[in-house]
Amino acid sequence: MERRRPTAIARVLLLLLPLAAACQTAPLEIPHVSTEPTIDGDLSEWRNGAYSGGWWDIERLSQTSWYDPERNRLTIHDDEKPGEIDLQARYYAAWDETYLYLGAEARDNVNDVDDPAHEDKRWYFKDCVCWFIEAPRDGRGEAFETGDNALCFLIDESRPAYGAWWRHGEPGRDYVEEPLPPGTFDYAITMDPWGRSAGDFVLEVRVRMDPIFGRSDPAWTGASEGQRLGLEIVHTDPDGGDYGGHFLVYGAGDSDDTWGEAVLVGPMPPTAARGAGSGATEAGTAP
Ligand SMILES: [Ca+2]
Ligand SMILES: [Ca+2]
Ligand SMILES: [Ca+2]
Ligand SMILES: [Ca+2]
Repeated sequence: MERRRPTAIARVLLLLLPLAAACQTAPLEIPHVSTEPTIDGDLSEWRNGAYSGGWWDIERLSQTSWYDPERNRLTIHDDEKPGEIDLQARYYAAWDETYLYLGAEARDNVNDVDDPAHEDKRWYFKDCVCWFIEAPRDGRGEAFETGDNALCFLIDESRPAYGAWWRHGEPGRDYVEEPLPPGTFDYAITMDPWGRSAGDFVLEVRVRMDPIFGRSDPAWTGASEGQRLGLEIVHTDPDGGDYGGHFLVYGAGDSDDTWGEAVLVGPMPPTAARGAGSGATEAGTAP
């Protein structure tokens, strides 16, 4: 039998394979907490032992592989002062056997949680930090099907009933929209924590993994070292604009095959040196 030679297209694909492998980044390592966080709107007791990718702004996002100018953008105001920070933020994550701990520190020029066409599920028309998490990660591309969760926290100090939102899939149902069930979460917001801008905030969150991830995907077996998750952060910043500003970090939208890979790991030693931009700072230092 004649041995078939690769076509020109196949030869190009073969040449590209090592390049594709080289582009794969290592999973984001989410450490086990060594100090149990108190959910009070101050991350200083645990952030140095947490995962953080450092400060994100629109310029840094524009250099990433997942950047799309149609989706990642900020609202430009006529009266914006030169050099005014529209949005900069860093995000933290850590875990223990019960909870996933999430945090954000953000510099924002305007706090905006008004939505003229309000619906409880329209967190994306308000200032909001939302963690898209696939648990467990299954390698199949899905959009809010089984195992896909969006854990969304409005930056609204009045803490409305829709202020902690859960978009998710579960067996037989996609895009389920509901408030996070009572008893599964705690969150705290500190506005203007550095006396710099009334729009600045710190958000501190813990979410019970078993009742959330276990309902979304019966394949969830509990948190343990080595557990793989999908992760994307969506931070919306409308500031009066229509639909408004969006940061998408580690992913490109609702399809979970665009989300970054994260892995639960053991505690980060307190003396571990982290790379520039990892977000490690002295406790109490104003960012
Ligand atoms: Ca705290
Ligand atoms: Ca802003
Ligand atoms: Ca804002
Ligand atoms: Ca999937």
